[in-house]
Amino acid sequence: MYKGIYEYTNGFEDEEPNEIKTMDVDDHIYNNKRPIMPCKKNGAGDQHSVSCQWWKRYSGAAAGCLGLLCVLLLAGIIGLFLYQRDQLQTSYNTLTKERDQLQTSYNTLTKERDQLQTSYNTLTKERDQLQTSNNTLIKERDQLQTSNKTPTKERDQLQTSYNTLIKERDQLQTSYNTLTKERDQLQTSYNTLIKERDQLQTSNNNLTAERDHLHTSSNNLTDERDQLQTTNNTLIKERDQLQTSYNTLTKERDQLKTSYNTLIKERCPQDWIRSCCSCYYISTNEKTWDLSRKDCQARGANLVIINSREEQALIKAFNKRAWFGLTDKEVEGTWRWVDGTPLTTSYWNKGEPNDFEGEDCALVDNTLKDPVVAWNDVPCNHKNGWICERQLC
Ligand code: MAN
Ligand code: CA
Repeated sequence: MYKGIYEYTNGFEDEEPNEIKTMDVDDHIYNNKRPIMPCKKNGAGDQHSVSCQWWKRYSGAAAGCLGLLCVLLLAGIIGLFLYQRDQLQTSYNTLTKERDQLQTSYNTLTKERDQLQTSYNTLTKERDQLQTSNNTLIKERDQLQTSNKTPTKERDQLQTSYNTLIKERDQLQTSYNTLTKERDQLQTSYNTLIKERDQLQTSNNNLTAERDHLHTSSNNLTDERDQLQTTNNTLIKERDQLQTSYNTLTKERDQLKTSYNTLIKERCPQDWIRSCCSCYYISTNEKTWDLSRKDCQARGANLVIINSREEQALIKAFNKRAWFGLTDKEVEGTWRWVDGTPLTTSYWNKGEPNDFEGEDCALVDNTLKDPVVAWNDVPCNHKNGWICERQLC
């Protein structure tokens, strides 16, 4: 039960004014110990009783006002309650978001805490080792201090040792950082090597399959090669036999060719005239001396060279006005045969050669009755028949 302080001034009729009372509120409400408003004393007794009953006339209105106030108060409380509930809902949502963010941050921090815990454990070990070293040094220092031997020097030495340990610790920390970096690099290299190993494994599998395929192909090719080798050996033998036969045939062919050439040489073409060791061709038309010579050359012969009286008689007997192989066109008056040999024995007509108006080529004339003598020099650009000679021996 609420214990309040109820303060009034001169509220009870039978008590003295200006006295402060404390009482239970419930007692005040339910025991009907209401305070009685003070009455103003006007001096007379009846007047006093009338003026002390004034509140009874307004009790109904007061109760209505009180009820209205209670309703307004209740409405205010409900409105306040709803307003606070909305604010609480908004705050709840905001707090939920913040809680999720904090949860994420908490997870991240937990990971970092674990990593730091690992580093902390490592550093703790190092610290413990250093602590152990430090304790050892302190013991040594204490022992040295106890022995009272040059304490200042010992302190300096301890300080130096301490500084050295600090440096070593810093170096260890630096080494730790370096090793951490190297470890990360090695991890990266390890991951790269794993990828490369997988790629190489794939390549190896492919190459193995190709190798097997090639091995099979190689075996097939080996069999084919052996068969081809056997065939090749057989063909080589056949080729050698054929080569031998070819050589034999070539020799026989060459012999036959030689014999043929010999026979050809000994034989005159059709429409040619053979006499002793030469074949003679007598033209059927007329040309200049130069064109006549070229015609003989095209026939494998040359304009006839007369080497003997018998040959001259033969040419004369042909009874053909014809060019033969004698000219002085190179040096006037110096007659040479078409093979370059000089003229030694000649059969000129009487008065010839006379080089009449420039006559440099010789022909055999068929107008005189002498059986041998028949030569005359005439202009080379005249057109006459001609006689070719192909020697057989
Ligand atoms: C005569 C003689 C020959 C000469 C001829 C030319 O017969 O003078 O020497 O070659 O004419 O037509
Ligand atoms: Ca002449």
